[in-house]
Amino acid sequence: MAEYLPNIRKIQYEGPQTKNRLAFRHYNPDEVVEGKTMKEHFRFSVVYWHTFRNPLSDPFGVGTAIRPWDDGSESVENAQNRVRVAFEFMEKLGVPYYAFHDRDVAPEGDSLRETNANLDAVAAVLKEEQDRTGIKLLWGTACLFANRRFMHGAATSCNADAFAYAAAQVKKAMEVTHMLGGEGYTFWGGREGYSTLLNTDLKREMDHLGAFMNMAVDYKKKIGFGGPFYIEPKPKEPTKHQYDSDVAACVNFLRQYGLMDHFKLNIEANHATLAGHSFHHELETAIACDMLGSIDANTGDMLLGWDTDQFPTNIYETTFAMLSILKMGGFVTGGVNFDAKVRRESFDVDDLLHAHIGGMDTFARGLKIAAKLREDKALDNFVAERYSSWDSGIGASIEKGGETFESLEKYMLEKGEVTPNTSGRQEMLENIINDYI
Ligand code: XUL
Ligand code: CO
Repeated sequence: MAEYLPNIRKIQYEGPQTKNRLAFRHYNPDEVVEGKTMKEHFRFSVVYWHTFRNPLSDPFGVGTAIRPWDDGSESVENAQNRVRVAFEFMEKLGVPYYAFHDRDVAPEGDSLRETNANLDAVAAVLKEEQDRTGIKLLWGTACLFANRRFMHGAATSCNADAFAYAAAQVKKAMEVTHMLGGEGYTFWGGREGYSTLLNTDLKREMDHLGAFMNMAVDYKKKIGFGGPFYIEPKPKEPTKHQYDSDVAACVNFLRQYGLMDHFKLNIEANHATLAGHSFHHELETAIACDMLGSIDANTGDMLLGWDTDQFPTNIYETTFAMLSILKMGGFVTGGVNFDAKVRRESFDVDDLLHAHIGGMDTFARGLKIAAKLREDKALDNFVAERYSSWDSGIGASIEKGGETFESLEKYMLEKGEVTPNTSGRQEMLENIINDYI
């Protein structure tokens, strides 16, 4: 087999003391935490669009990335070659999964027919490389936002032809995902939203989105695709308001259009903060309705108001995330998908390695700290105690459904006043977290 990245050697776990920057200090794939290896806990995934396709351009300047294997053309051959490089990169990094949009992996042709043929030609190489390396597809998706035909949206476009094109495109992307054994399929509503309500029939657009998703469910059943669909909430960018704005909005949408049984959520950290929530909040909200499927791991910059998609480096954030994920019992089909890109100034291939290594180590530290907090019941005892008034007496009776407004009025008239039971102790709890970190 040809080697495309001869200067990169396999990234190994060398422990916290190592001087080697291209080694894991904390992510040890074989280390067992709470009965599972780290590899099984995280199911780390590399995203094709940022790691192998992002030129690192911004609105003020062209791309800076140096990717020596890429001939810069939009040919199918270049796309196929890029797949081989991508798999060598992922193999050397030691990640078990990847994720892609249809248009990341293969170029658009002059017609839908030609575009589909291009995708088939590249998917064949993806399959070969998956079989060679054992690396699997976490999820596939369709890019319904880059081409100008989707300027008004895809399923929510005012142009019915755009809806039809999007349906054809998702059909094909689902078939390819299924052929590659993808464990899930994601919908991120790229331009499903509006820039002004003055030109928008919101109700009609939402109904169209509901109909689109139901068609996708019908087709999933038809081809026997067994994995879940994920919706990825994001509140804004590119539109001013995206319909899938946060977990609560997505769950409401899924319930309204009868889609709850077929979807879970793919929660992205930077999207949560754009929505004015913490990542932790979005995870807990999804878990509360049994809807957390997978995560797009990244972080934003609190001083910038857009989706900067930076690699996660904040141990507090990964600790909170892993507390939630462990509580849920871990991922089933989902995983930790690095929807993150290096900065425009970090233009060479080693930066891609430093970025992923840092993200994986940050999650490994979060996992170990969260597991220790759980083992010591450092927070759980406090939470259980805080709610103890619900374990017996009037609390237990309310939870069992044994009380009414009348009976509670009678109870309170007799009792007279609410007695304070426990302090919230936020400051002490924050100190405990710091002790463990
Ligand atoms: C955009 C974003 C997407 C989705 C997949 O903000 O996160 O890349 O993850 O379409
Ligand atoms: Co994402």
